[in-house]
Amino acid sequence: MSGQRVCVSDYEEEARRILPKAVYDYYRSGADDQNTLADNVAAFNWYLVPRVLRDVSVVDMSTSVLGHRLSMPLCVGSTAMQRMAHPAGETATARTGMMLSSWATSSIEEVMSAMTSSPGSGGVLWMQLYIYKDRELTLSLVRRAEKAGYKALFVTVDTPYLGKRLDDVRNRFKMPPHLMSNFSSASLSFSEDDYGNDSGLAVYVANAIEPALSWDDITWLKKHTRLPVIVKGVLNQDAVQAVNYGVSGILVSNHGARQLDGVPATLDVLEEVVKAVQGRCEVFMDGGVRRGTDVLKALALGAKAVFIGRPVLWGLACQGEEGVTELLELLKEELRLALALSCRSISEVSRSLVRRADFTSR
Ligand code: FMN
Repeated sequence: MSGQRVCVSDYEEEARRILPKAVYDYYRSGADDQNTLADNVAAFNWYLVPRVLRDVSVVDMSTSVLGHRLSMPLCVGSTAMQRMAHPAGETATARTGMMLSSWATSSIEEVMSAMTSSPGSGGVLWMQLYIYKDRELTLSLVRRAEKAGYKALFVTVDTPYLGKRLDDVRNRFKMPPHLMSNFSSASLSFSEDDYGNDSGLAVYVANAIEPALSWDDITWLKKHTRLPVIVKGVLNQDAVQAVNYGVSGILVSNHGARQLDGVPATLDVLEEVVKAVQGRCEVFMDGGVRRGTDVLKALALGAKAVFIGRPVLWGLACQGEEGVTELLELLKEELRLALALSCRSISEVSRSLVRRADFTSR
């Protein structure tokens, strides 16, 4: 029951019991041996070195992300196919700042109207964009997002092919085709075809998504939209190239460890990316954030804000909209306490707040 869910892993445990196995596996899995999946979480094992005697009776958690004021620097990341977790799907997760997946199971317009009708949400929506081989189709998503009032495009650059998620292959994972809501053409929504021995999603990506994606496509996209473009899936000096191509932000992400297994945990490369970018655009991160203290550590290492993927799906599976709200409140309260016990406010978070934990010297 809800009273017993006191941390993110409680939500995951309950979701695991509620969801059909193939759905839980799809949400949870990382690629191949899932080494990066474990590393993403383990990488947060840094010490916090708090300041004291600073009057923390008032703690300011608000921040600005891409020019929008948010109540906290924790946003909802793009995870596909949320209606498999709960019938309300993405309309229930549009909270604070949210990035809607191209593969959402609620339409671009529906999610915007859910966000705007939610009283006092103070939220903002961004669109995650996969670039399809079919460029007109890609631009139709962009135009719909612009028209509906989305504020930025996060273009995913780490998925020219889908990473190999072994459970999805074992489960021959596919979704009910009627759930795919942003595409009308049958060939571009998921179908019930025979996928042979592969995951249905991997076959879909190989058929539909542009494998020839290159830096020129960033220029192409920028030419076709007035929205800020952010690249999602950068882990190194590519960030400099991205800035040179005029992006408005970088999301340091390894796709929740679902693409190339063996890449570093995102927290471990965050600082390097932040240094390379030299303040020329905002830098965000996602991957493995499960605690308020994790958010604090990512901010201390230079992130402007962080995104969470799986935890929101667990909240949704447990109790729909209420579960998501409750989960976000839990993380917000954890962050509030972490700030109060360390430095007071987002604007006072600094690099000196964290120190790498060195357990080898013991
Ligand atoms: N990233 C995308 O760019 N587009 C997607 O459609 C997408 N779908 C995802 C579906 C699931 C079930 C999961 C777990 C991740 C997905 N991601 C997608 C990656 C997330 O946006 C994000 O990078 C990742 O989940 C962050 O890691 P976390 O789950 O550890 O918080």
